[in-house]
Amino acid sequence: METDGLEQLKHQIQEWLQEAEKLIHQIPQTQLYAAIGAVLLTAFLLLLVRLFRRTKSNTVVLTGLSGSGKTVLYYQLRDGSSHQGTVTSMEPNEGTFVLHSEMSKMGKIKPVHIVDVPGHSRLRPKLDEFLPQAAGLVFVVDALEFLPNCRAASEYLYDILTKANVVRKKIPVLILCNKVDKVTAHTKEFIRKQLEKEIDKLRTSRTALSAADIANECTLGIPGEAFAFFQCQNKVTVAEASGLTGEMPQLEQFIREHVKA
Ligand SMILES: Nc1nc2c(ncn2[C@@H]2O[C@H](COP(=O)(O)OP(=O)(O)O)[C@@H](O)[C@H]2O)c(=O)[nH]1
Ligand SMILES: [Mg+2]
Repeated sequence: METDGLEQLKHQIQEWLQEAEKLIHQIPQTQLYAAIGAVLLTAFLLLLVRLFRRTKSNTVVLTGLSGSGKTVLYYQLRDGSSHQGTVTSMEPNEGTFVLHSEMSKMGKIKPVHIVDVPGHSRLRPKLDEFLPQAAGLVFVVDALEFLPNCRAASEYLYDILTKANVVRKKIPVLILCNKVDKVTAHTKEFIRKQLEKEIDKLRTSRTALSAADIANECTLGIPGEAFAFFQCQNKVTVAEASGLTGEMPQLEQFIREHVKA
């Protein structure tokens, strides 16, 4: 009885296969090839997308003038502690880790590659080493000692925002006003306006010096209009943080926005 049913099923399948074969023969050959081609192309594209995703950068660069608090922020991101007084460094701090604030989260979280590039002018070429692989750049500003450093910070930021690497690859920049734990810290709005004003001045005094500069630098803003960060081709945002207390949700958000967990 059971074998009978099986026989019947076999027969049925054979009939279906014959039907299908007839149908395939009815389809013009060119159409058949086109269909196979489309399937192969789709598979190939999916493979490319996967490869591309995997090689997507997980590097976020921290930079800014020395004393702005980059190293403290770096350790806060990594260990959830500022390591007060135990850290002095002229070399870039570099590491790949899961953010300390995400340690308690369940499941697999993609580690972030964070580089703290000293702002000392002698070491600035280091920045160019890391820029090509940067998914985002954090420009740390000392909100306490802002005014005496405004000019120097603006010059450094100007250099960054006109770098061909930054402009063409549209690297997002976060201007992070650090040390807001102190009541005397300037607000991020104040700092943004001062930086914009200072960069506006630099723009007129620094128009292309040599052929080499023209090749590696891009012009900033809109000619004839006062400079503002929103005119940049890459996204430039301003936020606040305190590396000392570890209060830096906007920094963590920026990192996760550009390096997907
Ligand atoms: N009040 C306050 N001081 C900070 C903060 N972050 C860093 N500092 C201090 O600023 C100084 C420079 O910090 P550091 O991380 O070495 O700056 P870096 O040169 O940019 O790496 C140190 O004395 C820190 O204690 C902060 O959020 N608040
Ligand atoms: Mg440092």
